[in-house]
Amino acid sequence: MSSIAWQTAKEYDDITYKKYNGVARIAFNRPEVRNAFRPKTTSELLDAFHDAQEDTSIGAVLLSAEGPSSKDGVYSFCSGGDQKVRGQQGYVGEDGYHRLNILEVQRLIRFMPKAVICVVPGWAVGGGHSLHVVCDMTLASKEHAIFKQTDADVTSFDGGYGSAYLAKMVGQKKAREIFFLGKNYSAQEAFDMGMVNAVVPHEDLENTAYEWAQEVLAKSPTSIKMLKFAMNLTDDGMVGQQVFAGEATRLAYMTEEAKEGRDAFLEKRAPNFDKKWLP
Ligand code: S0N
Repeated sequence: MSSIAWQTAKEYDDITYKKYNGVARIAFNRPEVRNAFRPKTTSELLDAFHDAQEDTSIGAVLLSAEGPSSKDGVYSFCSGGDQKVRGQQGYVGEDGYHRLNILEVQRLIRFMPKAVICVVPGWAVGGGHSLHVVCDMTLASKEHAIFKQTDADVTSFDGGYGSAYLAKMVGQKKAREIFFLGKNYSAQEAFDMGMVNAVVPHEDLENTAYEWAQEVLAKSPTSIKMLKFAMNLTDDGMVGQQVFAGEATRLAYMTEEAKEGRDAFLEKRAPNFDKKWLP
């Protein structure tokens, strides 16, 4: 399925984490439960995504999945929260506490200054469907990808990006159909409604995702970052503004004006901004 010489970046239990040539690949690795996530999985995802964010050699991240299941050969991307570790208050970790930290994973994908491409080799269901929604782009296996929302079947629902942002993507009526009826949608149907960027033959899926990542890597990193944050801004309210504005401030730090402001303070003198109020 892939001819890329991925190098393992770190060993985990529930995910795999690899890198090659500027691209990070983070993949669910619980195919026997259709790649459902438990608190341990989400902690590992957070760790890997943080690493990919901080690593200046990485410009794009693929979020994918290992598989197929050794039991029945079925491919999956992710089937959402692991229902077997669901307690009365939520998803219970090995320490006995319930956690909702998949939302932290969603925020990291959303706010990281690099492109995140979702690679869907099979089932994308429940919270797994929401993860694909929050990624910057989605590529889906022509033969095996199936998109489905079961949140309303199991009373474990995503009222944030997974539903509201989906509605912005596919339209209000379609998003309500997806959540209210919980039907299966093929890769082509998902493409037709605007939530998948490309339908790819299964055997080419990972190579295609890697090629898309390489195309992103050829672009200006500042442009990719600012465009991602600009496109997020209107939907993310004041937080979207904060993320975008943080990068504007970082760019301002690189100017002569900023250097003069800092130096004047440190030298205890009035700043000379060499006033040029450019249009
Ligand atoms: C994925 C489905 C459609 C696949 O069907 P298929 O191919 O017929 O396989 P099955 O025989 O059903 O499954 C094979 C084995 O895998 C286990 N399994 C599958 N999914 C899960 C799962 N989510 N949790 C635990 N185990 C799972 C099966 O039990 C079976 O095991 P064995 O062989 O031992 O019997 C189908 O499997 C399916 O519908 N799965 C459930 C999908 C689902 O309802 N997911 C949860 C939806 N909700 C969320 O994900 C919420 C996410 C969330 O965490 C969240 C989000 C926002 C705000 C808050 C939260 C929060 O934390 O609560």
